Amino acid sequence: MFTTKSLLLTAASFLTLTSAAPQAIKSTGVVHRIFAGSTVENGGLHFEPQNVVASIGDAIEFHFLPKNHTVVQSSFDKPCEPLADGSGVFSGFNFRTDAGEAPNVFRFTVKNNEPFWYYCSQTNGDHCQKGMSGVINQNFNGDKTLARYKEKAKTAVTKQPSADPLKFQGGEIVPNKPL
Ligand SMILES: *[C@@H]1O[C@H](CO)[C@@H](O)[C@H](O)[C@H]1NC(C)=O
Ligand SMILES: [Cu+2]
Repeated sequence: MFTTKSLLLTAASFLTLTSAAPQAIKSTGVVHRIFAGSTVENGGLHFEPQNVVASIGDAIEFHFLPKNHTVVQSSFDKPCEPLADGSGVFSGFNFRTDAGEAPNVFRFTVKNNEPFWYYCSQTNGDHCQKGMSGVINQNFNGDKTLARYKEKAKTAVTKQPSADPLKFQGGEIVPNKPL
């Protein structure tokens, strides 16, 4: 039997559900490939390109070159550390390769226009301190530049986003398909 109260509750939960439903992001079909561990620049401790401008709905695809790198989202203020609230994107150590590109890539969709700072969390060789970091959608009118991020990273202590080195979040691991 419907009482006024149960009808109101039903209406309220319906509204909550619909407003909380994540807005689907329409894919633009654009893919930005970023190579982790360029073999030429900075002894391989480098993302290329390290400064990318992308639109909402674009895909970002990390291709991993030799050594054992990761991608971890951070804030500008705390280089080499994952986002404090645990919501960041990270790839895990799933892409070690000795030659060529790793068989899989790490891929995620750009969800907003906020700057997305990231670093490699490999501590064996201090990758983040040595400049292995990058940004998507840096605000070019502000003073939060990748150069400043890297400067602060030199004295930062690298933190892992998870105790499990293989855990990943906020993206998917998919086969590396040749172009
Ligand atoms: C990659 O590095 C991480 C962190 O140092 C380590 O836990 C993992 O075992 C390494 N993976 C391989 C395949 O060497
Ligand atoms: Cu690295």
